[in-house]
Amino acid sequence: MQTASTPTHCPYCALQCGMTLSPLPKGGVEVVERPDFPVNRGALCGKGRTAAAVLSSRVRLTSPLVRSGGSLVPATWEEALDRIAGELGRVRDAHGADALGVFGGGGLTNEKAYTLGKFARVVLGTSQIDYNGRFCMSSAAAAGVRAFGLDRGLPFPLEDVPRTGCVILVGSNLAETMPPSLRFFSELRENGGTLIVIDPRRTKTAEQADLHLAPRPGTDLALALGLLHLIVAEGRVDEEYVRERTVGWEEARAAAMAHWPEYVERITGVSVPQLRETVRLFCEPEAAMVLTARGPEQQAKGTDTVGAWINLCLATGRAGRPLSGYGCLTGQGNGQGGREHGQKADQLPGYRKLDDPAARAHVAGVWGVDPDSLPGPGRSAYELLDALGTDLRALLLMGSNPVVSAPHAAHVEKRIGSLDFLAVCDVVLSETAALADVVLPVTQWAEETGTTTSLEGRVLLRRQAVTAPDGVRSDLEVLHELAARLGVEKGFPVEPEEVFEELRRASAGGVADYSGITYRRLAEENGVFWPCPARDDEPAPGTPRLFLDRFATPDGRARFVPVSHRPNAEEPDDDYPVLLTTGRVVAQYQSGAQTRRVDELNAAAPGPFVELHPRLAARLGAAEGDRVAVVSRRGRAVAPARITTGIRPDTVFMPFHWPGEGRANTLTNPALDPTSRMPEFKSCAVRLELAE
Ligand SMILES: Nc1nc2c(c(=O)[nH]1)N[C@H]1C(S)=C(S)[C@@H](COP(=O)(O)OP(=O)(O)OC[C@H]3O[C@@H](n4cnc5c(=O)[nH]c(N)nc54)[C@H](O)[C@@H]3O)O[C@H]1N2
Ligand SMILES: Nc1nc2c(c(=O)[nH]1)N[C@H]1C(S)=C(S)[C@@H](COP(=O)(O)OP(=O)(O)OC[C@H]3O[C@@H](n4cnc5c(=O)[nH]c(N)nc54)[C@H](O)[C@@H]3O)O[C@H]1N2
Ligand code: SF4
Ligand SMILES: [Mo]
Repeated sequence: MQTASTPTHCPYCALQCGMTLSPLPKGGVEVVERPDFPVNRGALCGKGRTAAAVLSSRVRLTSPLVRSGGSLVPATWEEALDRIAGELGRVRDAHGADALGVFGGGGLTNEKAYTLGKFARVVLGTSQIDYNGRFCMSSAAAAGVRAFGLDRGLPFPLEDVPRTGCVILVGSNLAETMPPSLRFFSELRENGGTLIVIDPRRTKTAEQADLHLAPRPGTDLALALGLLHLIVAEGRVDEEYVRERTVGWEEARAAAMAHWPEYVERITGVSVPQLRETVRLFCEPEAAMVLTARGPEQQAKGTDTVGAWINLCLATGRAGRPLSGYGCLTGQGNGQGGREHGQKADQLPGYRKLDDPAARAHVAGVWGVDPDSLPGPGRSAYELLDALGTDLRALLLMGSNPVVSAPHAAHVEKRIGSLDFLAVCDVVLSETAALADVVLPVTQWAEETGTTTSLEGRVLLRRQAVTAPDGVRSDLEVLHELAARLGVEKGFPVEPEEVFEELRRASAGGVADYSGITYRRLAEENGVFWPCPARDDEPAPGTPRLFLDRFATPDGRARFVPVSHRPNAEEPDDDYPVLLTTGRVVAQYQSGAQTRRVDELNAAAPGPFVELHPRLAARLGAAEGDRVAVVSRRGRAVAPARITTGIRPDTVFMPFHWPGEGRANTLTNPALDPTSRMPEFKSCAVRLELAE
């Protein structure tokens, strides 16, 4: 039994709130406040407060499961690991290494993400690895790299927010998705700053705003262009900054000038006076920020959309200056670190590019392999899932539940079903694990030590606080055992700190340089911000604020990108006249695999619903609570109506946390952004029917 309290961090979102796990007299732990961590200062949302419930063996997997005669039955670890290694080897022999797929998750620690990427390339030799972060902030990441030469969610700590003059929150409902962070925005307003929220729904976040703009889903690109048009027309461009710190303004300016405010009003539904007011509030103060989240990013034009908001910051000199900048509110617990260390299709550790010969040579050197043996870039997440059962024959999945969370989920489920072999590592029997041939029960969060990198780019130590239940092993042990069975005896340590030491070397000199960070430092400090290159003489300081002197491009200047409005991949028509958008509620997390196993959270958010405007409800003849069928070109989902004036009358909203008939992703459109390969989760055309 544990005897001491352990300071650590929450298992769920990218805020990575500090918490303390304190032993209970009868065994187990409880979550208690940890006021010393500056991001949440003790505050936790309901998910964080109840996180210890998912440690209970009542809801956990505690034995490997192997499919036998159609059902999953308990097996020993030896049997399960042998079966996985045997099947992966067999498929590789029969169809080649690229017939093996690996799918990871942004909730995995840095150590796991790093090891999974190395395992795919070194042990399996496959190019076919990607992860669920592709569904998350990949558009913002792509736009950040394009404009600034580097993608770190926030280029400044959240504690800068209260001291800026204005924040535009584009498509973030942080009052529900990161509740303790709301305090920074309330303090901003108390200090005289203004908060503008852009969301088709009057969310809890929008209710806090000085100005709420409610555009039609998928029109944020046009909205940003209209604002930039007005900024030029009103003479509010910071010409000196544009000259000294950017390139590409003329083309971006010309593209924006084609978007007249009246035209933008017609596309977005946001009135010209509201556009003008937004420009005034954003441009008048000394400093201002634009923060995006999934609203504008999860679009088939997400990269250009974020690019348009970055252009707005660059034209007004609001990037790379104190208390100003563009940031993305990254979502998953290790959503930031998870995209830096090599589980992404095109990437090597340290945020290096897989097709860069120097990067390949460096990482191959650390791994002790021939650079030519490293495969090239593979498919993106949806493309990978869509290829299952074709040339991709076997899949190892760790840290995601795509049966609930992938777009066009019924199709993905079918593709998964057509695999020769599926192995899933999870802490619970998720909907995807239930389809596997082998399920391995793994340790999570408080049962193991590891690092995560929060949405601020702050690398944190999440410490082990409890002993794992019998029968459970860590993801690192799984990869170690599988590597050994597939003939690679060395290079897959099971100790997280040993992995981190290697990650430091692999990331050294890269964009996301962790070489100056050690477990010892992380145990003493409240995190260290990357890049943090090692220094010989003293602890490296880390970089809380990026770009103050220069951007991370070769010439140090930020890049404007000329972008233009384009419609959604699917616009409403006579057959499907309404737009569906999707998102989250405060009490459930993602596919719900973890939070749907917590009584208190289920009581607060028991199931799916369809949020719709009274006018739309009246046309349909639906009353509050009536079962409504939402039908898209891909399928049909049914959930009770929740009628509210807080949503546009041309739009319905569904949260995506549940499987079964209310699964929102039965409906969503897998149209992909050409650059980031992000699916269009935030808009598709649907029709509504009353269900029996
Ligand atoms: N409770 C809870 N918290 C979470 C999570 C969770 O599942 N549950 N998940 C975590 C993760 S991984 C993530 S990525 C974050 C996500 O955090 P958020 O991005 O805040 O979450 P969403 O609800 O997906 O989307 C935010 C808002 O976008 C709006 N929106 C929809 N379409 C559009 C559009 O076209 N334009 C604009 N401007 N807005 C639009 C929706 O109405 C919604 O209110 O949350 C993290 N925190
Ligand atoms: N319609 C719609 N769909 C969406 C979105 C949306 O806004 N709308 N948002 C998208 C976004 S932003 C995201 S991030 C995805 C997320 O969707 P998913 O990728 O499905 O994310 P989770 O539900 O967090 O799944 C994580 C799984 O890993 C398990 N797990 C937790 N810890 C560990 C661990 O340490 N090791 C292992 N092996 N397993 C672990 C959990 O039990 C769970 O089954 O959903 C996307 N899907
Ligand atoms: S806001 Fe995020 S990190 Fe904080 S307690 Fe809630 S889920 Fe955990
Ligand atoms: Mo996410």
